[in-house]
Amino acid sequence: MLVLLTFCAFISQASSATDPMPHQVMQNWDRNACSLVVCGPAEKGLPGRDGRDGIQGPKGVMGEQGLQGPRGIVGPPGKIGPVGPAGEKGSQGIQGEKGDVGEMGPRGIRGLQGPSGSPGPSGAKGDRGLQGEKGVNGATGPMGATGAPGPKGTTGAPGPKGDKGSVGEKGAKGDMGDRGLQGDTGKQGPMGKTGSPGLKGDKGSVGEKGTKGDSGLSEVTLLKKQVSVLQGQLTALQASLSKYQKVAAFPSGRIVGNKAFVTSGYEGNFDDLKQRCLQAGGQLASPRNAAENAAIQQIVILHNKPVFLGINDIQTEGRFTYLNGDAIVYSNWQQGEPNNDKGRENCVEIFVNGKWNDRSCGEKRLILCEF
Ligand code: MAN
Ligand code: CA
Repeated sequence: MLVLLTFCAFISQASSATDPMPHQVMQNWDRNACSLVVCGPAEKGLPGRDGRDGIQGPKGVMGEQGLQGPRGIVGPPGKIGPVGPAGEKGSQGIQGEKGDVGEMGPRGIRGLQGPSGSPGPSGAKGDRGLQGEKGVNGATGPMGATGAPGPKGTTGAPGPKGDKGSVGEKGAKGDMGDRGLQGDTGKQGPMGKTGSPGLKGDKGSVGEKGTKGDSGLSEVTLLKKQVSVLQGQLTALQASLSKYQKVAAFPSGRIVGNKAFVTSGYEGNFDDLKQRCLQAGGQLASPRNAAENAAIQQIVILHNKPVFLGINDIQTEGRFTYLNGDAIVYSNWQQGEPNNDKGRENCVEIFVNGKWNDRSCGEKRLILCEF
């Protein structure tokens, strides 16, 4: 108690000595600090002044992180990217067709005169020549009998001209003549035929990179819509097809998997029936498993008539095949069959019990086609 009183007194003095406490603070002091000073009424001394406000407390611990703020607005579009590298050079196109014949060109200048021709053949034999001059006197004759020497004779007149001589041999070839003047330039010739296409050109250089394309999202969305529409149409078609299959199978047809067996009630031999099914766009019933065989059997029961199957061993006795030549993958022979009775049974019939028997192809049976 004594210590507290002393403390109060000290504060009171220090306060009055410096700056007086404002009224507000004083009130605070009254409410807070003084309540600490429970020293209260001293037994005899004066009541102490109210204490001052306490010092500010330590900073509180940091609060929890707040919730994430709302998303910001979309920023402005980015800058256009740089131009990309040039694309590959495209391939050269094929050579075009040869053009039409052009207009006739102007008349050319006269050409150079050509060389002189070779000498012509020899001329015809010439006329006979004039008579030559008279020849000289002949030599003195042999000495005569010794006579009296005669007087010396005088020189005779010249003889007549001799015959013209024969034509001499052909002379040597003459020198070549001067070159002739250049002739006119001829007309321009017609255009030649179209040449064959040239070789494929080199690959072109890479072109410039194109601008950035649109986002593919819109296309994907479009395709999804189209697929959705198509799915709807497919569903409708399937329902429609199913209905028409039932119609086609009514009243005695049967559908197994994706195969429909139908009869028109016609009866004929194997070749006849085979041809009729083909013409209808199908073929003779050819069961490839027990389910198909059972469907055929039901129709046989309904009509109470066996039918020919699209199976035979016409090609090779004992090797039964479908109409396309493939060996059968399923059979349901009656016991003891096939027996090729009398050596002439190459076709196959199916009875009301669903069993098979080889039978002559010439027999007449109910037609049953598969589609
Ligand atoms: C009997 C059996 C058969 C044969 C027919 C022919 O039913 O031998 O295998 O196909 O006769 O009529
Ligand atoms: Ca038989």
